[in-house]
Amino acid sequence: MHRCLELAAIGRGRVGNGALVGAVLVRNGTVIAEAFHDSFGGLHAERALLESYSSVEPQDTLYVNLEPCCHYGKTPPCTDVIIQKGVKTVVYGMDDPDARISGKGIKALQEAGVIVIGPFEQALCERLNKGFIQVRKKRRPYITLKQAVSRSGSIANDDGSMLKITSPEQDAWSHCFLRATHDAILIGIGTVISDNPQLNIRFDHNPVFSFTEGLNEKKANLNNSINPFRIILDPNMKIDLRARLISDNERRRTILCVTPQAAATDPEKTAALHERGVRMLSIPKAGAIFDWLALWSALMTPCEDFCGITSILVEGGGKTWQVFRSAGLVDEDVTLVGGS
Ligand code: AOF
Ligand code: ZN
Repeated sequence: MHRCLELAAIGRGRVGNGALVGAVLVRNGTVIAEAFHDSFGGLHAERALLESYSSVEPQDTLYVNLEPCCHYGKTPPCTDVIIQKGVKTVVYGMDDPDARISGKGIKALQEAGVIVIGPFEQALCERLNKGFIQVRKKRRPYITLKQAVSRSGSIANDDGSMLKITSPEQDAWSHCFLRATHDAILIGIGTVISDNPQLNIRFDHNPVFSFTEGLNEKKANLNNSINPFRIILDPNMKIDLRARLISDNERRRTILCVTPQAAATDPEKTAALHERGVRMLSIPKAGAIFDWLALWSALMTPCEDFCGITSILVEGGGKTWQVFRSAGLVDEDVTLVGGS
């Protein structure tokens, strides 16, 4: 199951608003085949494995971190291929929260005489798919708030400029355990102006953590990781065209949220941003802040080459944290306390 989770985690950034799923076939205690869900709309993990591995034997056990699906979606049901290929035992990690499945996948397998064991390592499995679960159950992304404060309680210098608070070790931890475990990083325009950040995954300091929380034995594999999307809340489109987030090589993975009025008021800037490939979302306001439902809908719904996201790390600044906290939108609150 741990191997399933490691494989599944490679799907982050590739499967859009879908589930992160890995599958492993074991014979007499040895892994003989493995696969994972590697793209939005692509083959599910179990099907990818079983379609490429033809000689399943009765003593083999299929491990998968999510209940196998039993619906016709973008691909046919995984339960069908499991039954057809003669798999006799399935160990699964967690129930599928998708209403089309939830329990029906297990039932279909059992009715066909397959032995189904699970949920197994449920907490770890649910942790990896926290965003997918949240989107299916609450219709909004999973939101983690990350804050760094100095021991004296400051978050910035007195003039508002950036104060380096965290140590290189803390940065490595937050890049591995926070940035690499969310689909997107979100900041307010104030932080773009004060810090001009890059918001990507960098390891200047000895990366010893796995991307799958709880499984520390493997080193982070940078080759497999995709940087999270970068979301900027900029209702009045104040962004400077020289800002790194909309100028660097990954600007196509920047999502700039502005109001329809702001976009209409400055058509030249809007056109320049479009031309660069920055993803522009036009979101109406509800009172002083964006209409959350409109924002979630735009972020979760696949559209053209955008396949949707399921989890967001809110990195600042003070005003943005406050907005998320007072709206009751925080699923997890992480504070890193700096040394001085
Ligand atoms: C599995 N194995 O590898 C995945 C599953 O739109 P579709 O057809 O891709 O179906 C998406 C749903 O299928 C998704 O909401 C989740 O419930 C399940 N994903 N199931 O057995 C997989 N990725
Ligand atoms: Zn499936």
